[in-house]
Amino acid sequence: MHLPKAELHLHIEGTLEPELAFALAERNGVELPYANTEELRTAYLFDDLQSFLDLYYALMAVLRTEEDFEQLADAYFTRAAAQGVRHAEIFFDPQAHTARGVPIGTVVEGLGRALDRSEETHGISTQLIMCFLRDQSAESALETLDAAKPYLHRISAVGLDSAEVGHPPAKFREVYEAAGALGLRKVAHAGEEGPPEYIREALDVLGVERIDHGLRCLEDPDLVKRLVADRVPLTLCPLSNVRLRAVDTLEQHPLRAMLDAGLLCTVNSDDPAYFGGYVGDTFHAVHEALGLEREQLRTLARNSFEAAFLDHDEERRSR
Ligand code: ES4
Ligand code: ZN
Repeated sequence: MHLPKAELHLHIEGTLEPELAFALAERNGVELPYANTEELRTAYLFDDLQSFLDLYYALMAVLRTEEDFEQLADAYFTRAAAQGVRHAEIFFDPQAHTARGVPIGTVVEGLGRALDRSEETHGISTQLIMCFLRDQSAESALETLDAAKPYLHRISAVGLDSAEVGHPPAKFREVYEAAGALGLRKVAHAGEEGPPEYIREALDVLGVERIDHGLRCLEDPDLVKRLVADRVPLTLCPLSNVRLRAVDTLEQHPLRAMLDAGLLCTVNSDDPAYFGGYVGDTFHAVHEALGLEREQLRTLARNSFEAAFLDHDEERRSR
């Protein structure tokens, strides 16, 4: 039986399975540069974050209508529910769609249709986190926040993702300030490929409440102390770290050491269609590869609810 859990690091575009990509390509008359799903799957051998992002953005060409985004999210909920997910805080990348001429309203309303039914149909409560692409300009992020204003009732938080190195958090100080003033909560990817200083900056300059990944905090013992003392949640994604070569093998993943250090770790799937598993699969994989005991898996599940943007009454209901 899968432990009840919250998923806090999940890019909805990263749940696009090859079968759905081909179905949407056909429906929308989009030509994919792969003959079939098997051929596409052979492209899922990545060297690093950028080599993954190139494919991730390219495949998004098939997502065009509200119905497409609704179907994408529905497919995720079906898989997530089967793996014990009771609450999901879902990233989306508006700029990856607006750049292709798909308005942000199409994305949010399409996802919203599925989110409106997720509690009843799948027993999963949801929130949406709008991410800015850090390899785009700060101005583009500000324009994105502006374009999102009619949809803020559907958006809980802002995040920061895409190619990390060379794009430190401080580049986005202004848009995070503006988002905070609008009542949005804040998270950011940091310390996935970037250095520990990016984690400090995300906390100190952007004022984030959680760090997405945060793996490289381990290089900075003082930072680890601070993260432990302040109970800053880290949304770790072990299968992603292996596929994008942040760690060589799952057996070498520092999750156990991070738990032992007292860090508030959560385990998540990131881009499950690309990285070999959904969050239940990830729990299973770390259990096998790292020999995590049932008690540590329970801690990870409990941490996911503590780190979620749920109030405590909602939290009790989800568990
Ligand atoms: C991402 Cl694994 C990862 N890192 C940064 N940005 C992303 N967007 C989608 N997946
Ligand atoms: Zn991510």
